[in-house]
Amino acid sequence: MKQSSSSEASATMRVDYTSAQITGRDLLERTTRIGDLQAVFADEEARLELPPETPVYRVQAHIPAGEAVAGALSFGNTVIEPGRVGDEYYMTRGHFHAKRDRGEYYLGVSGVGALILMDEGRRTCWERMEPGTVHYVPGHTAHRVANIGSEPVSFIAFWSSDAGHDYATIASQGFSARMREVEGEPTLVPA
Ligand code: M6P
Ligand code: ZN
Repeated sequence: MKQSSSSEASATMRVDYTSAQITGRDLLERTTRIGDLQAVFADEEARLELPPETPVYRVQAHIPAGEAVAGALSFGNTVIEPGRVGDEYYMTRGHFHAKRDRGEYYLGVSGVGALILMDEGRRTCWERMEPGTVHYVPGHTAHRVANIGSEPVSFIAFWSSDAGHDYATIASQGFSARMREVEGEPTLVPA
């Protein structure tokens, strides 16, 4: 009788490393539009002048173990369109992790982005994201990405499945700085 066996199984998911597009099963997909981003950008008047259905960014996420399992990992992508609300670049909503100690990796795939990081003391810095760049988001650090180029920005993310998203803290306190175009240059400006 055979004691063990080995066989080749094929990968069920694929990533296109030019666009960060993920194909496979069990993918959650979400598009966030201008109309969803109330009070996220500084210039609310400029946001209200844009068609609310305008897509700002889309996310695909693969969370095989669900969001409650400690130790499990999830991955996904984000694609942010180029554009601005007033002088502020299109960006993700941004969040702390609900479980504050959970970290995350972001891998730049296409376009030019700015990863904006803010610690719990509200110290903010940013890292340029380009194809091939790798970014570690430590625990206890809020994070969002702005598209500071003229092409879509895409990146792949890996995170602890049970990290959770705390949007409420950002909704009430915001980030301490915003990525704005100042004299033609992307500049992190204190809020
Ligand atoms: C990355 C990950 C996701 C996150 C997404 C969009 O793909 O960090 O967990 O949902 O970016 O960011 P946000 O949820 O802040 O809109
Ligand atoms: Zn996160």
